Amino acid sequence: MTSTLPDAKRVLLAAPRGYCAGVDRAVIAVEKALEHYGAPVYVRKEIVHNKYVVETLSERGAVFVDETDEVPEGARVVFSAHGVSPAVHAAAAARSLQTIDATCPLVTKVHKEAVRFASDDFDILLIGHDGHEEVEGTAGEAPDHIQVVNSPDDVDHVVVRDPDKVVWLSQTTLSVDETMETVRRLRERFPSLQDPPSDDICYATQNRQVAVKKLAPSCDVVIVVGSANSSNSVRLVEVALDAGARASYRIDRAAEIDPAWLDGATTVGVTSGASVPEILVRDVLDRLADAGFGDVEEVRTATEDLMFSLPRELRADLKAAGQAPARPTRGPRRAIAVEPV
Ligand code: 10G
Ligand code: SF4
Repeated sequence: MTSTLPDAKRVLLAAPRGYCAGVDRAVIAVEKALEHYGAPVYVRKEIVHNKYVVETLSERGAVFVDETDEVPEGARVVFSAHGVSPAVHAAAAARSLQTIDATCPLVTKVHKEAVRFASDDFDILLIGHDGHEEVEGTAGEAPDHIQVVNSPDDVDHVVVRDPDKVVWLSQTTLSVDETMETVRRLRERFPSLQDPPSDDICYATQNRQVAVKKLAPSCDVVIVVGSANSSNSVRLVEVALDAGARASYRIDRAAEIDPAWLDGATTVGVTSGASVPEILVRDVLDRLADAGFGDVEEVRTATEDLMFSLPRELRADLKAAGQAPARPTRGPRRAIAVEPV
């Protein structure tokens, strides 16, 4: 249903939003591992950065640990979608762990770029957030060649060996605009700076930012569903504010909506990060409907239709047991922008 009165209360619902192909695959990998091998299945770090997902999988028998040394010798462990460094693979092998690597293939692509440029002896400037698991994993591929650049202001502190042999790569879930500003400033200092062979900020991150940018200027408030440690979800709040939303808040669950945010509002934007199940968005829409915002209009800027096959190790075991799905099987298929991003 679409609003007709200018002061009618309405929700603009961003699309695409929520699960990306890498998250879908990683969550299904843990679910399938639990079904096939039985609990417990250990998972190093949060499989994706979402409280609800982690709590739900924990209830089903997943055991989340910080490091492989917390996993019993010989047990099975899933590596999260954010990726791990070669040192983590080595530590797991040293404990004879049976690993299922749920690293998103688009993160693996960045790892491979890092390895290639390091073997060509480039200084690699990895734009991303220090301490984030994805950055730790990528940087761990070539620690002697990679330095992390956190923000545009960080550019002034970069020191390279040869300014003519420098490349930038990035975390997959950054703000596109802020990253381009960092690159602009890097290029001012290093005019020969090479670009990555293809976009490192992934299709899902870009699509969710484009969608929220489109609706934000019309919104009194934009609500972003996603957890506090979810980089891409936090970026959506920043992007909404930069694009003209009068206010924007991140919440894990509908119950966190403060009724004061809706005082005097007529248009509320809603979106969700790449690690957020749609059920949490539905709960938000229900709560908004209770507050008089029952009129929901979708603002779609791309359609997505990408799926990744399950991690190789899991596929092999499922196949041997005669139950291998070629690909994840749940939910709508995702990816591929229909508009340039
Ligand atoms: O946005 P970040 O990287 O914090 O992760 P997330 O789990 O909230 O969303 C999915 C993104 C990844 C798995 C990183 S490639
Ligand atoms: Fe893969 Fe992008 Fe999703 Fe990360 S956000 S898991 S890179 S699709």
